[in-house]
Amino acid sequence: EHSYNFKSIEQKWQAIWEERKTFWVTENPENLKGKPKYFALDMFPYPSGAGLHVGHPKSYTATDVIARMRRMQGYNVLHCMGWDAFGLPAERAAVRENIHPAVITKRNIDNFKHQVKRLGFAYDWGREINTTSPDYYKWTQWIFLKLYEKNLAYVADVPVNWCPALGTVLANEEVKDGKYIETGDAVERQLMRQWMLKISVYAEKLLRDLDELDWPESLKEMQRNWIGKSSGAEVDFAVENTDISFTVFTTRPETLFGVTYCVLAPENPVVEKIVVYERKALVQAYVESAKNKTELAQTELAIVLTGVFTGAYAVNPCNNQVIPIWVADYVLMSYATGAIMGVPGHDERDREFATKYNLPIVEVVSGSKEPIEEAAYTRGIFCINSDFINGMEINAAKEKMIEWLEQTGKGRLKVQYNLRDWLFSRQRYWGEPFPIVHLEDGTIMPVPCDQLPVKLPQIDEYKPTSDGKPPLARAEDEWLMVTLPSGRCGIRETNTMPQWAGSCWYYLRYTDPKNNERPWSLEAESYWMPVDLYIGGAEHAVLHLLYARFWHKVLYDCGLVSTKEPFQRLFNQGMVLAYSYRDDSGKYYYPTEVEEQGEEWFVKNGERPVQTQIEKMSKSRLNVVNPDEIVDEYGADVMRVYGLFMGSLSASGPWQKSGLDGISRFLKRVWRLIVDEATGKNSRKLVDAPGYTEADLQKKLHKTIKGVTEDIESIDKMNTAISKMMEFVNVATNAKTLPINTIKNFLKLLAPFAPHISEELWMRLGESSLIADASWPGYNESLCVDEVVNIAIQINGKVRSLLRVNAETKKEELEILTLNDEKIKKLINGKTITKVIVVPGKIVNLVVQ
Ligand code: ANZ
Repeated sequence: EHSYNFKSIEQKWQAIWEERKTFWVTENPENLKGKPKYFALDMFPYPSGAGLHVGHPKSYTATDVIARMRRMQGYNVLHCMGWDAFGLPAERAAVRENIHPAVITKRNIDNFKHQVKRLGFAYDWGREINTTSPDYYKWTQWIFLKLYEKNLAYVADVPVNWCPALGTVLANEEVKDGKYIETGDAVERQLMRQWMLKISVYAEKLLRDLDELDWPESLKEMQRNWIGKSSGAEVDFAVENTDISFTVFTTRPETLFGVTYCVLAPENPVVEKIVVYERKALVQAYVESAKNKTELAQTELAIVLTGVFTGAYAVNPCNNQVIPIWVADYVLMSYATGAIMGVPGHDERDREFATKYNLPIVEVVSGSKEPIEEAAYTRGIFCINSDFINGMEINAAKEKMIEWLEQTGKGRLKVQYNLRDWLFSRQRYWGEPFPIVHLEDGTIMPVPCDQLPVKLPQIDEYKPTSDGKPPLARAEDEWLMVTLPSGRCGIRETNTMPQWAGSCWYYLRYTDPKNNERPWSLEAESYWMPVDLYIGGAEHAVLHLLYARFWHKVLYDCGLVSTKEPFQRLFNQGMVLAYSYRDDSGKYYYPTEVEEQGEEWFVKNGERPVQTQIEKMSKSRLNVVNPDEIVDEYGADVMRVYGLFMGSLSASGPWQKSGLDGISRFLKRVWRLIVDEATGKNSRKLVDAPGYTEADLQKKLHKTIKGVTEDIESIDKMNTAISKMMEFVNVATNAKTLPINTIKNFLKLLAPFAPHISEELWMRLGESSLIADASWPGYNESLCVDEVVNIAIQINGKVRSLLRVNAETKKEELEILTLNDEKIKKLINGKTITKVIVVPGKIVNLVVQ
């Protein structure tokens, strides 16, 4: 038997690549000989206990195809793998299994690595990274100290998202609709002392620099919305009969003459100072009750607006009118100044509030037919009832008003961002310790760089606590207590960094992973950066991708990196879904427990019908596909090719076993083109005839080279690259002879997708070097254009007209063109066509009566 034996082939070539360090790279200029560089990056995985899921290899293969093609095109390619291994899941598993998270993490990484290695990716394994290794997190701490030095890290009492189920606080980006996005656990608002990073300082740069990135527009838009820029003005309002004043932020300063009241957020410190004696109890009760509501309940869910009057009045700086000051929780302390001017004439929420509490409504913008009574009037064009801006168009009026505010000192131009500072500490064990010591007098002391890393101490109990006291507070005094050389005593910071910290800079470490002196050398960094292609899921749009851009910009400003942005081109892969099987009671069955009868599905050996549906892969739906099983049954090459053949890379679609069978047949046909299965020798069809190829095959080859190259470049259309290779194999199978050069060129195209079988066949064709090192084939453009031919149209055997068409025009289209041909139309007018015979590329014959 000399048929395609993927098992031995894959093991053999993986061992050869590993032994020869085929994919190890260097940035040492002597070895480069002017080669351009290419940095291909995957979002590195979190090594969970569940192991790899077929979704991972799909996007890793896409990156690998590009990386391998770029290598063959002569690039020096950086392509690595690593593990993002701090964080909640390992810690929860540790608590559950009563095993140290470090042990669990090691176990999971070993398993992931074993699974990934079986797929034959072209990684430089000498650059593997693990965020939980002290050699790595030493530098995460070092970067944190840079942030601290630059005044971008601070401790503050802030309202936080406290998640009781997890025993930790969470960042805004991790919370949606009042729940932790990963687990759905409820989140409450609490005031806590926490580490914050001033990402807000970078809002404008983060926004502006998006324009130059080759990223999906939808993803850029998500970041823009999250950053949420709005331009307007701050206006100062004096509180009547006091020397107290407060500031509001408004995007509509041209409506200042329509202000009929002001509102302070319940937590605004001004409230306490201005509330009149008789209303103190009432206001305090309101403020208390507001504390217990989450921010979410205040905004999106605030169907019923509530508020209380403070008894105090403010003075409108434009017209000196006296207006009441209210407290209401529809105004958020965490946004802008925590105070607003109420313009019920032109803002929906203000209008609802004013209506409810009988506050006056004044119209100051006009130009719509909509009467003010029906809807808050928000789309006006011209100012009215507005003194010095009367009659002005609103944009001009806005400018004029801001000018006036600045001249009189009553306000100023203001750009406001929705992006708030990043809550950067967690009350968990399995994370990077902060390199920080708190001295007895409250001074914060950064740990000197030469004492890094601050290692995570061993503790007996790493469970989180319900009171938010971090597990590290239970560490031995030996770790916890610090005496400085000066004799001053202190205690270490016991919070840890969030899971996002390690992933903020791992791509930089790939450029210089073994450096003991610095996180990376500037030479290595400036050689490899920026990342030329980054592939990963869209779920990281406002988390990892925003955080990493922020750190990168800080590092840029520190002169530590050479590019403003880390990821030049970004691509989001679609999700791999799977069929699931469920009966009426909602019980799920494994695919092996059900069978198809006719069009319907039933539980095996029974009558019980089941519904089939395509869903996200998950343990609870019993539809997870483990790549190991696929590799065992079909081999890594089939797994790789199928993953990309499922559909365009950006599309989500179901994993189907039948698809694997199709790919398996395709690779077997490639095998048989070259190997005579009876003897194991090369096929007799192969000819060593340089310069000679059957014309059809020659053209097909060039078209295939062009098509496959372009499809790989597009990243999204790897699936059509594969169908083009399938078509080529059809033509090659039908050809009488197969020149070795032709099939070698084809193998080069196949190599990035199915590298093992390609190496094997390459060797069998007499090559002694690796196909991975071969050069990517070029094509002759003139051989790629479709040939134009003249097709005779006969009526009852006589030539009556000619069609000039592309040689590959299909039967159906030729028939339509014939029936629309002017000459033919005239000739058959009124007669009946009894038969149409079409020979594509040659002739059309109509039988007419
Ligand atoms: C007067 C006004 C009139 C407003 C009008 C809007 C329409 P964005 O675009 O999101 O920045 N606002 C300001 N601070 C707030 C806070 N802390 N909590 C709740 N609302 C706040 O929205 C800015 C607008 O939201 C501001 O402009 C302010 O209301 C309100 F016809 O001022 B406006």
